[in-house]
Amino acid sequence: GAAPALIVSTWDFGAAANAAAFARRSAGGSLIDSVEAGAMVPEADPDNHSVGYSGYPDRDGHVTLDAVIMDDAGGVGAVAALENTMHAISVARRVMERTPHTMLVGEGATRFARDQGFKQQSLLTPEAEKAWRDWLKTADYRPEANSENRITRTPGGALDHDTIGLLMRDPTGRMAGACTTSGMAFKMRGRVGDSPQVGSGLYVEAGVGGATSTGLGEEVTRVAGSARVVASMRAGASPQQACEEVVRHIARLRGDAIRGVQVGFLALDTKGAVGAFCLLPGFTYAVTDARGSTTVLKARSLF
Ligand code: SD4
Repeated sequence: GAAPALIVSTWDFGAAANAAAFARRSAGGSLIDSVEAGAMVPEADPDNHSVGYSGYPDRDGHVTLDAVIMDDAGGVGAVAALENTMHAISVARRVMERTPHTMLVGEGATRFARDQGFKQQSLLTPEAEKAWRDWLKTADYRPEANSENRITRTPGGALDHDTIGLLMRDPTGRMAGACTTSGMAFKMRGRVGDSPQVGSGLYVEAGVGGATSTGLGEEVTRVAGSARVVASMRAGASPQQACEEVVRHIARLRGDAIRGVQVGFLALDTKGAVGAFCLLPGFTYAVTDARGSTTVLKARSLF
């Protein structure tokens, strides 16, 4: 089999995130430092319309970000519907480290970020604004599967959405994870997806492993998907079996309602075994081993 994985993350752009996480770790960073560094890469990428800067806005034209970071010792920080700060993952980390809370949302999250000295800027790029204005002509809300991997300099009005979910272990089996997104393009104002919600978009547990999700967040939130994956692993399932179980559960539960919808799960156990499974073909993920060598793989799908 493959060498044990140290870092896994969602989609093709996970490869660059894994490299940044690996570099931070090699420079002496903690697991939390490293998963944060990884998540920051797609957040800052202007060609990625699904995370952070240049994410597509909500239907009122506001770019709003969701993020969570967690370790395996009860450390959790999250923000939802954050505006004007590019690195939502770093704000989530500050929530974990400097507040008595686990999550801040909307105006409160935005003000907290400003008060903490995060650079305030518009996250709406001309490109993303044009895609939004084009979308307004029809206002047809139909999320497109796997748009995450179609990063382009010429957005065509497709309903891009995407997330990076990143899981990391150290050689002793300690774990941390991060998940960050601008959510679904052209979502309703105030909509919060799975990504920032502990147990839905991300879950990490000492002695077991972690899981993260991507795709249409509502279908993950409904079943607390990542917590379910980790619970299966705790009960003895391999990461692969656990990812397959939750995807089958969603398919059974939702029937025709998930036709054409993508949901993908990615899991890593404390020993470095990896699992991934999704509803539709097209979900990819990046795996990095202890030597820093990264492979991008296609997840198997139910349909
Ligand atoms: C959401 N799950 O906000 C996120 C979007 C996503 O890949 O993962 N896209 O629903």
